[in-house]
Amino acid sequence: MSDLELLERDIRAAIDGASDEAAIETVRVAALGKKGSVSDLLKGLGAMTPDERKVMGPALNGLRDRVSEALLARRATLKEAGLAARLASEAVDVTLPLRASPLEQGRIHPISQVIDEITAIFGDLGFAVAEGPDIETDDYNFTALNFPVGHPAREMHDTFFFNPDEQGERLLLRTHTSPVQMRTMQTQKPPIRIIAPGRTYRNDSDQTHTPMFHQVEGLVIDTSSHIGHLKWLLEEFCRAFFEVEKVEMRMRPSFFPFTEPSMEVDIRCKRVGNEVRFGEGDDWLEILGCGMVHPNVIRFAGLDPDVYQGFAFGMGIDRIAMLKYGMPDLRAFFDADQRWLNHYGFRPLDLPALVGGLSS
Ligand code: 2NL
Repeated sequence: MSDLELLERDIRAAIDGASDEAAIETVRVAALGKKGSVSDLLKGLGAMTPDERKVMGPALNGLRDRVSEALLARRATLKEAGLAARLASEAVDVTLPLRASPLEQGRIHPISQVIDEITAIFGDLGFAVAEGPDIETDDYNFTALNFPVGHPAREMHDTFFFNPDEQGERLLLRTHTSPVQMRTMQTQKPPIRIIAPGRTYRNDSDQTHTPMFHQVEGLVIDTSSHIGHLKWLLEEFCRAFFEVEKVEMRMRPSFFPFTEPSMEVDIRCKRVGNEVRFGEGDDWLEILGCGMVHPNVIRFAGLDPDVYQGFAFGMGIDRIAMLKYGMPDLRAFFDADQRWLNHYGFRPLDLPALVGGLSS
């Protein structure tokens, strides 16, 4: 092997052995740099005879070009290998469940979650969400809803009243969300299908009552809706909300000023320790009140009770949230304790939807 061939073999071996950009550069400088081995040989061309140069010139230029090419090729190979390694090590498995990101650190309060669940269920059934003020007039909260003067709810010990104005009219904190329904009936033409979730207030405070609590009421007004529709609707709701195949419901006669007849609804359940299981067992759990809207209430809404009829229902959100998610103490709902919220709260991106069941 000639000296040139030996040199080329050594340089190629060095290039093949270079495992990163810096090593390649070292090889390049050693061969093609100012004082590199190939450069030195090229510099010697000037001192040669024309005959020697004729042979050595093309040989050395060829060597230089092949070394340059080999360096370029090695660079390209290393770059590709690096990319492949990064692709392999930084691969993202898009099928993995979401990890908690900083965005996810907040938690949705169980009451908000339950309101969203109820909204998803009734939204799917064609209901709109209606809202109204927390501060109401005596009229909207009581009179228009057929609460007679002298009804206990109109007493100071049940309702938070503001001081009366010059005309003697006193505002109050709404004791139920029913005023929202009345306002909707007055401003929208039937058919009406709404739910009204929101805060409500009563002068009550013990282990099972907080002065501020949450209700959702529903209202259907048209010309032909009857108790059969009401019963079906509530059954559909319970199945979707409690996520069971079958619920057994029973209706007991009751009394509410704004409905006639009025009923209370229980669902069959089984209590296992703190937990309540629905659709089995021998216990009954009261979950809501309902009835056909009283003709007086239809009339107060400016509608003709001989033409329009419908039903309404109401339930306490806090209690059914406790039942569904197994929280033992109502008062913890409103303590704003981070540890409680981290435990019982919901992830912000887990929006309830009916596809595949509410909480899946
Ligand atoms: C319960 C029972 C109920 C209603 C609420 C209602 C509203 C209007 C007209 C007729 Cl504007 N009814 N709401 C009807 C029956 C029962 O709530 O136990 N709530 C916690």
